[in-house]
Amino acid sequence: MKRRRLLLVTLVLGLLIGTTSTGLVMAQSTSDSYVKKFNVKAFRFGYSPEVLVVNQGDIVVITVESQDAVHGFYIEEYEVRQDSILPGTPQTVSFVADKVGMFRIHCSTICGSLHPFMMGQLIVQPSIRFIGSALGISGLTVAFFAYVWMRSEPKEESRKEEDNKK
Ligand SMILES: [Cu+2]
Repeated sequence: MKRRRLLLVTLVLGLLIGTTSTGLVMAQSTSDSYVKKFNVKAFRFGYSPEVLVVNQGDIVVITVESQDAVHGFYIEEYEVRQDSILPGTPQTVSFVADKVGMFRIHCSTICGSLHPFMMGQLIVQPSIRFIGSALGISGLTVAFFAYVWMRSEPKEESRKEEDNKK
């Protein structure tokens, strides 16, 4: 009986995790891709915010505004580059974050003595959609096996009962 209860809990939990994550994935898929917009301030010698976090698949739109000198904005791995950003003239770059990882943002216009140290960071997290689908599938699979197992249980019990009768 204890095992049956355990299986029932597994079945319910599996169904719950499976359906909620599948639901989340479907809700997210309707908006297809997220557009992540950032307003970044460039100054001697850094960026604010310093770290930009997005999810894989997001469309990233970054507007860079210089606070003092002429700066640049360069993410090598994404081939995103905007040179000569003048104070008072914000420039916008955009790209699709298709690579997961941490990427360095460099200033690409020499702006002073500490120019080589003017850096920021772009973090592209793995897609929630992917994790959600994996969770959804495994949750439903666990629930399915728990259900199959549970259905086979009573037969054994009744068999035992029959044996006892004999
Ligand atoms: Cu600079």
